[in-house]
Amino acid sequence: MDIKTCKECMQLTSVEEFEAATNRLLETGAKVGADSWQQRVKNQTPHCKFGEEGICCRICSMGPCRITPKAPRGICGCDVHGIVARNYLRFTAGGSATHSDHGREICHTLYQTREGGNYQVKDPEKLKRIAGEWGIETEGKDIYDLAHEMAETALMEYGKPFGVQRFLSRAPEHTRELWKKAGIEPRAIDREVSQSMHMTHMGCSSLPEALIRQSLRAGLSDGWGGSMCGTEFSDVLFGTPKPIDTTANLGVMEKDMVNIVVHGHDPSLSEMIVLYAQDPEMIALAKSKGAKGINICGVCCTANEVAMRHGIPMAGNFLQQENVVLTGACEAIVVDVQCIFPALGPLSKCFHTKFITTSEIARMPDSDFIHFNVENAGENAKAIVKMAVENFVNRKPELVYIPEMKQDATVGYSVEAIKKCLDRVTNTHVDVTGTTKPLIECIDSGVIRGAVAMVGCNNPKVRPDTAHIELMKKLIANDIIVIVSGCAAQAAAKAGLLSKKAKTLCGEGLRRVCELVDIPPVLHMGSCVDISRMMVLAADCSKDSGWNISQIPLVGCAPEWMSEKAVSIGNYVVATGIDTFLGVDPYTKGSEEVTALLQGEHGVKDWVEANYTVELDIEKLCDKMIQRIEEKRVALGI
Ligand code: BF8
Ligand code: SF4
Repeated sequence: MDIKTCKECMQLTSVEEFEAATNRLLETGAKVGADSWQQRVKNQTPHCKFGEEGICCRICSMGPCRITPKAPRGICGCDVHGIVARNYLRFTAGGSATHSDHGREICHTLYQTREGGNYQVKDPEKLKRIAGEWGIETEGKDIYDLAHEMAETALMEYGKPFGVQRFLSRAPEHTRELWKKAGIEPRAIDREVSQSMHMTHMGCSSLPEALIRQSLRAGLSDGWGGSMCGTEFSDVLFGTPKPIDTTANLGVMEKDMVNIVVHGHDPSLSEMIVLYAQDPEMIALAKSKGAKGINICGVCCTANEVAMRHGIPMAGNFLQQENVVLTGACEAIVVDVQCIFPALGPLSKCFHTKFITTSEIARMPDSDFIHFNVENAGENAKAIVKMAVENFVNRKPELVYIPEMKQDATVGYSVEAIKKCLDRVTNTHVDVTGTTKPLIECIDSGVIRGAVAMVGCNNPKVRPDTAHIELMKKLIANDIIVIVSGCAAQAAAKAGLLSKKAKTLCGEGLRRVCELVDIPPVLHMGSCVDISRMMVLAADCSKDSGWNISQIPLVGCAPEWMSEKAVSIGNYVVATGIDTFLGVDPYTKGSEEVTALLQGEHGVKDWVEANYTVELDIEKLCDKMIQRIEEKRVALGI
């Protein structure tokens, strides 16, 4: 196999440039006595070895028990494999609960939509389409009556006493059979999380196989349950994403404007802030304070949500959240839930920045708490924008430094949008819901070798963004199309890889496809709950090609992951039949048995036809993915 390296012929922003900008910002931080994650990593290193290997148990107060050669069992007699597997399942349950609760909030928002209200139905066609899938009558129904009925039905998916997740019907027949046979079809979402906690209580499961099976099931209840509800009903509420141009990296902050940074996950908050920032009354107020206007930009998954629906610029990803405050030009950082550093409280106190928390789920010291909910969304969003605008006069000009780094990006490739793009280049396959057939033909003929779904976070264990960017560059150079979400997507955006110009970095085949379809080689599919879009895309590709999902030359990759949510995602991606490559170890190396179940040939692979590869060397990780894709091609005879 001949693996090519990337030809540098367009101006990407390099990780060295990101780091130079960060270092300059940290100098400002030092002047005002700010703490930083870079410093805290040093304080926490080396990490606890027991924790890293997953061999510490503290689920009952006879412990904590730590496994060593001298002490091979906990006080209750649990061995290392049981302890590692229990920890792994608890990690998964945390992630599944978190994503799914986000989805639940979206369903509640949908339940409270009304004509002329704070929240309305923006994509009635999609609502009707999902209703059709769920066997709910739409004929002659008022769209808001249907929205409420669908929201209530979706909320029942969280706690229904019988049956499995409704969205499983989207999976190909073969996948559903595998799930059934393996006993991992997800039932009610809350039940899978709850059962995971029950199984890992003192004196319940210590059999690794049973614990790993439940990890897959809890993951599936997220990806094909809670996250899918989050994605689908966000589209109904706020519009299904279509390709839209935006900009990314810290240079999107504006020196002469009021900068409001939205950070977190639930678009119910950020959508309202975006709306009220355009209010002429607020803009006039900003001008009266000496600003040229109001600039909204995003961090983390919220950035993905508002970028793909409004073209709002993306200031950065997970490990850049402190940087936005360090610019000295952030009037307010407004957050909802998940991936928010508690450090933002004390950090914002070193500047004039208002740190505004809005959810009872994420309360933090040193923040202004403005409780946000559907009824008060309008007035509270306005109050938040006003607070930020009035704070502009408190800026300390001597502390302001905005790095001049900005790249163009095209974002918003929902499954619907991808199919529409594909329809443009062919008129043989057009039908109502579109098709992935042109993509399959490109893969079949070898013009595109395959696809990688790259997702996940930053983690100081990996030089931030390097893994994402280096992997993407090499993959596209080898004619492998990359689909991205979450903080991986923003790494791509900051570097310039979501720009259509990035096609110059591709191998010949992928470049031709990008030109013909008019897409970038790295396709932005949204936030982390939107990995459910990737599952739908894989399912549709399987149906359109006749290949099982596990046969498609497609792999998943999370090279810099850090959160419980990422482990839940890993489990549902693998359970869907997609081999998944990790660049950070999931605290399982303490057990050979658990490692073999997850990464070997006879564990999850026997049940769902896919497994994990953990490889900390990024070069090798990339080569292994390319090799797996090529193996799948050989197996298909293409
Ligand atoms: O859900 S990629 S750091 S922001 S966990 Fe968090 Fe990871 Fe970013 Fe979004 Ni996803
Ligand atoms: Fe120790 Fe067993 Fe209690 Fe865990 S459950 S802390 S291994 S006694």
